[in-house]
Amino acid sequence: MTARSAPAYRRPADSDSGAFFKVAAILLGLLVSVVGFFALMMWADAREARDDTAAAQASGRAPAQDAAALDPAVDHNVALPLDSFAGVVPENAQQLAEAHKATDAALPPVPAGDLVKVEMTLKDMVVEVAPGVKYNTWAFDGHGAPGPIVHAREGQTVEMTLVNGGAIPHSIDFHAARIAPDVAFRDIDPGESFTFRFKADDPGVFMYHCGTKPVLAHIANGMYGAIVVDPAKPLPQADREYVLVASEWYLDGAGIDAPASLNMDKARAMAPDWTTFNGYANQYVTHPLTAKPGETVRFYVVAAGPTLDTDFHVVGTIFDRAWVNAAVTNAPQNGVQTVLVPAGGGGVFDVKIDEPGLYPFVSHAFAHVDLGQVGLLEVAGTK
Ligand SMILES: [Cu+2]
Repeated sequence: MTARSAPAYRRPADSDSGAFFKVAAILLGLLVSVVGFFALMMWADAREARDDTAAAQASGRAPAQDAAALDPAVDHNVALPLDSFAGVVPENAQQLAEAHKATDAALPPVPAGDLVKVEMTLKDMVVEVAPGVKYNTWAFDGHGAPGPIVHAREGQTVEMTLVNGGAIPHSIDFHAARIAPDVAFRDIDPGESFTFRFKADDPGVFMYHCGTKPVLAHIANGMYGAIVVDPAKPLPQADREYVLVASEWYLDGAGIDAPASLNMDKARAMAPDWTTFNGYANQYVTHPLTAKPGETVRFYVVAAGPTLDTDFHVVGTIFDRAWVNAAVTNAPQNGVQTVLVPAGGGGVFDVKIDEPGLYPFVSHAFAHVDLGQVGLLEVAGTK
């Protein structure tokens, strides 16, 4: 490649110009080599940079931030693909959390008679999902989220009336019902109401929710709740019964200066800003559920999602009885630590705690705890 091309330029009759061409050919060859070398180096650099970028994208942060990944002073939100408002609260958050009236988790009694009449009016309303964090919900019965706890006994008939006081069509889908969904769970226009009945023949704890499309948006905006159906053959006696509905919130703003609404991209990406029990982050940390030593406490847990499961666990104890998937006509599992409650499913859990103390209940998928899905069971006093 260097001097080999020289003969092509050489004319035998002209020795001077032959020497000139020889030198020129050598210089040209050197030039080609040098340019080729630099081109190779530039290509290698570019490839390395591309690999670094790919690695950074895979890890979700720039390479320079690796060392800072665990530094609490570093704002990790900046490197997320979607702006996160996780943990963003006003300065007086503790004061607001204490002033917040915690959602009553106690299971209400079963109405007498064969017919359980339930009426819910849907309202668009602003609720708090964390201290000082406001959100525009579509709420069943003016409760914010979750909607009211429905309690029935196996064999009773539930008569459900939904009044749509909102701005767009909605519906209500009861997982406890065996019924044609295209009829019973149909969309109700604003200003209209609809009544349907179903026989509560399947005991357990079930989710109910709005089933209007896109369901992801309607559930994410707070349209869900729990119905407990007691089995005809009663479960072992419990001293306290609490209902916990787990869910996530996806915010398009911090919700502090103005109420946040749904960020559908985050909902699709399953990247919540807050996760909660009964709709408000950490509310039972500030206002613990209570029990006395030696009492049996029963938790009815529903994971409303819209998308994420809840891995239910009580720190400091073990479930004496766990009816996995809320299959209460089956024998419970005994002595289990953590039970999956799938999105759209439920579970029933008994604990009997003898030693006074504060016992956290969590989703043991710990990102949930960080985002607010944690509470305390305060075991105190004497039975
Ligand atoms: Cu709806």
